[in-house]
Parts: sequence; C-alpha cells; structure tokens
Amino acid sequence: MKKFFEYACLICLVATPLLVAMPILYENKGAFVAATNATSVVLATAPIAYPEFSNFTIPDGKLTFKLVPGLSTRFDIDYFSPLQGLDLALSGKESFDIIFNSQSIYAFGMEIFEPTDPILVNGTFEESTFEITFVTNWASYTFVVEPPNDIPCFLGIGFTENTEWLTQAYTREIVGNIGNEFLQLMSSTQTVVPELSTIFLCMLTFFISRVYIFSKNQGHLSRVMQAHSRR
Ligand SMILES: [Ca+2]
Ligand SMILES: [Ca+2]
Ligand SMILES: [Ca+2]
Repeated sequence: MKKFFEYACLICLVATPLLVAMPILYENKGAFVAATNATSVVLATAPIAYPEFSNFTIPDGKLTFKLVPGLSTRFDIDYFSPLQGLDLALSGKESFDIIFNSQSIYAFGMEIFEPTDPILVNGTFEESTFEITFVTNWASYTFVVEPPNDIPCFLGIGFTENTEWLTQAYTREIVGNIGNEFLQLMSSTQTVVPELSTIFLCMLTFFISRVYIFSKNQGHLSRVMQAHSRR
C-alpha cells in the first residue's frame, strides 16, 4: 500500500502543472551531503577575527555574512571550537544573516554545536533556541531549533528543481545569551534527486502545514515549518 501511495504521488507530481521545486529537509549531515554533494563553505583561509560591525564576503564570493546590530558584534573564524576545521563564532548572540550572491545555491545547511563547557561558552551556559529562516526566490521556510548540548546537530534544506534557489538565510538566537555556540556551513550548486519515499513525505510537507516534534538521543529538536509568501 505504501508503494501505491508513493507512485500515485509521483504521478500526480509529474502530471501537475505545478512543477515547482520541493523543499527537502535534512537533519542528518551525511544524508544531506549524499543527496546534494554539498561541500563545506570555506569561511576563510586562516583563523581570523573581524572588526566590530563588519560584514564580510567569503573568499569564493558566494556568500556574504551580515551581523545584526544590537545582537551580534563580531565574527570570529575558528574560535577554539570542538568542530573540525575553521568555524564561525560570534561575539554577542549567535544571530546573523547570510546573503547568497549567486542564483545557483540549491542546498544549504548548517551544523550547530552548543557547548556547556564554560571555557567554550566563554561565559555562563544557558540553553539556546534558534529561529532559522531560509529565503528563496519563491518562499521562506522558518524552523525553530533547540540544539542538543555537546554534540553537533544539523539542519539543511535542498530543492529538487533549479526553479527555486536560496537568496538569504537568517539565524536568530531567540532564547539564550551571548555564550558561544559554533557553526559550520555547507552549500551546493546541485539540485536534489529525492527518493520516492522522500517525494511522498515532501508532498505532504508541501501542501499541509505541519509541526514536527521529536526527541534525539541527547536534547530536543523541535521545528515549525511555515511556507509563505509563495507567489
Ligand atoms: Ca541545548
Ligand atoms: Ca549564544
Ligand atoms: Ca556568542
């Protein structure tokens, strides 16, 4: 019966004039990379701390980071993080904007590490909640993420057609303090080729408003997906 619904949904998808890209969500970094061939965003070629209130464009020019006045004041790249390689840390709350400078980013994800070690936190630990919004040329998709502590978690989005691409991404630490969380970013210029089971799931995602709440091994990740402003 499951296969019947999968094929029925696929046929409906192909037949429909609404041949628009479907957003596919990932909370597993490995699955995201496998589906999108995403690679790490090279934030810089060496550890670096940027001056206050500066925006910067990464070396390959595909992304520009913007601080949020009053919330974040400075970027640091590779700030003593447990994550491998160069990563992003912010003075102030972990709130920032990303502007995609090309119209060819079809997948984007971020790994978030929330430490409890006071040395890594660089202050008093406080549980954090993030609101992450992915904006495309068609719509915006907002998620609320409560990262587990002391292990990385991942949130990524990819699109199945080259008719929808990312234009901006907003991250806001809506609960929490200036204590550090660390981030690494991934992007891809390839569209996603979803499995049938994913298509079935995403058609439900696409047409029905929903709320996911589930628990992970350590911590809790809840998300609210809203698709709006679709033209
Ligand atoms: Ca947490
Ligand atoms: Ca924080
Ligand atoms: Ca901080």
